[in-house]
Amino acid sequence: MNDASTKNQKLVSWVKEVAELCTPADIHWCDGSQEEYDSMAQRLVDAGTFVRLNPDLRPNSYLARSDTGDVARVEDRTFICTTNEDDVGPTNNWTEPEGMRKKLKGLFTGSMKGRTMFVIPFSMGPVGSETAKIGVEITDSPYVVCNMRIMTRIGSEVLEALGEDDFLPCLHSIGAPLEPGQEDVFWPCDAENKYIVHYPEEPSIWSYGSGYGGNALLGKKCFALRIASTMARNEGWMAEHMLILGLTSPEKKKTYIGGAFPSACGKTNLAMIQPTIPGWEATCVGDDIAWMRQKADGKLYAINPEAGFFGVAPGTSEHSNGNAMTALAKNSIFTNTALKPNGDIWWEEMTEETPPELEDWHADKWTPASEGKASNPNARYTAPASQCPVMDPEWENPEGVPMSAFIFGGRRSNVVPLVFEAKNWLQGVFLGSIMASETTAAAAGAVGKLRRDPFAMLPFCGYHMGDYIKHWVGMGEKLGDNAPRIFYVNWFRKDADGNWLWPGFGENSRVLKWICERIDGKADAQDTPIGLVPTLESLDLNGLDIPESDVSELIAVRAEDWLQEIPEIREFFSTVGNQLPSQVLAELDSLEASLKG
Ligand code: O2Y
Ligand code: MN
Repeated sequence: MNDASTKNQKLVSWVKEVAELCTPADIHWCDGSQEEYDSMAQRLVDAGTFVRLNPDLRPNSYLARSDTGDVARVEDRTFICTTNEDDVGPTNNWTEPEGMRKKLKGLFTGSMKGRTMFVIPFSMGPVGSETAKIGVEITDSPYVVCNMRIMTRIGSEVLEALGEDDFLPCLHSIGAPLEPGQEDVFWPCDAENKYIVHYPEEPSIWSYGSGYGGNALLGKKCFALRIASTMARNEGWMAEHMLILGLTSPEKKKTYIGGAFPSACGKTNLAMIQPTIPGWEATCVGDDIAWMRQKADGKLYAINPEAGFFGVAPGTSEHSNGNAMTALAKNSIFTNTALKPNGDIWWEEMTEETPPELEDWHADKWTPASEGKASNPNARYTAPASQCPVMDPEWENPEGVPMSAFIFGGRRSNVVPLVFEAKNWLQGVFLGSIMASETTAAAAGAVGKLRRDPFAMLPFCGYHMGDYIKHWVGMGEKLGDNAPRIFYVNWFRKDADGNWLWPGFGENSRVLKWICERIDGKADAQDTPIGLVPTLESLDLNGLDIPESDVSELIAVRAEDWLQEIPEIREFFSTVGNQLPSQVLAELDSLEASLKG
């Protein structure tokens, strides 16, 4: 393909303009074919970025090792540029657009010297879907091309669908120009000088310096959440950091549920859950992002804008997520995992036994006696969604799937019950706005510290968090009786001795069953100030060996514990800023009043 493959004048001019700015050695228009992917992967093997895995054990798969300074998303280097600072609010990094553009133009000048510039037309959502949107990423990273091919739909069919329509320009450079004769490194980047910049008013995305994950695969967090959330607010739909799953009852009734969880709460595991209760089946539509629109029948329909999974590898196993293990069995990319002597990958908790000898993610020899972990805690797999054995038959339906419920959750060792239902949409929005999770060792900072993360969108909302919560209130008014029911779950409650009270994983299907039965008017609940909590009898605990006292503790609501959180919630709301909707503040006041009884 080349620029003659399209009549889209905006695209042709933009590619020319970027080439003049970044001065690459050549330009490659990605057609998205398997041959192209294979040659790109070979190029990465030759450059030392990829290690080809043993094809008998992990066909058509590769291990990439990144620079140690480029292993995760960088929130402090992520910026939103708008004319008015008030539009992004106090929870985003705002920068004045023109100054930032000048800075970026400086950084991008000659940034692709000696490298190939790839042009990737991509669709977020099934090509041609009314809800899907097209972007074009220009990048100088073949690693990004390979990952984008798995995570989105790319190439000729997208360019054709685009025609002469508008698209989102997404410009990415690793920021490592190559002078003639200069030897390349295995993971070129500009680790000390990263900029992940969003211009929601244009809109456009500029990302410089990092080749990793959400910093560089610009369809994911940058487009599908930060930019799309602003589009959704303006156009009356929702772009959410949510998994989408389908539950089928023994009577064959299908219920679609969206779930928002902060990181390290097992979101991907829930998206691919293997129910333990007889007769119930679960299917996956997506594990990370949902785009949802109200359709003519009044209901809210969701699509998964992605086509793959960019999952955290450590902790993923046959026990925690057998479906993910099948999805990543072939045609996958692994980033910063360990390597076994047999040419396959390994990470912590993948198997019960730790292999006696490995190469760690730095490519150094590693044994169980070595200091540190063999894989990076943020090591990732990139796997095609189509390889997950429980993909929902409708997962690529361009119309989306009808949503009946939303689940919010967090990791809380106390206070928050296993599951409860909001009494109405507004109380649900309030619960979403106070979502919180205790930090784990996987995140930087103190372990066990409570972090509020409204709707799990704090790092991903492209505009003012208060306006975002207002948008939720407004969507409830629009949806009326068709609004999904809202639930809150906590798989992580502990007893006084610090032991988990709930087994989690597949057993979470018992909670999903209660949610489906609430929607169908079949499960009982008791009214409490925080919402509707299951009665002991309404939870299906058949075959589960848990003492009744533990179940009582799991669903206990203690007014004194919740009252202790109120000042901290008020404090958090004050950091969100003055745009918080009055209805949400009123919910907090009424919760406090009813807790005081
Ligand atoms: O770029 C990264 O380090 C990954 S962040 C990520 C990747 C997949 C799904 N969700 C997330 C997240 O941070 O929510
Ligand atoms: Mn995510």
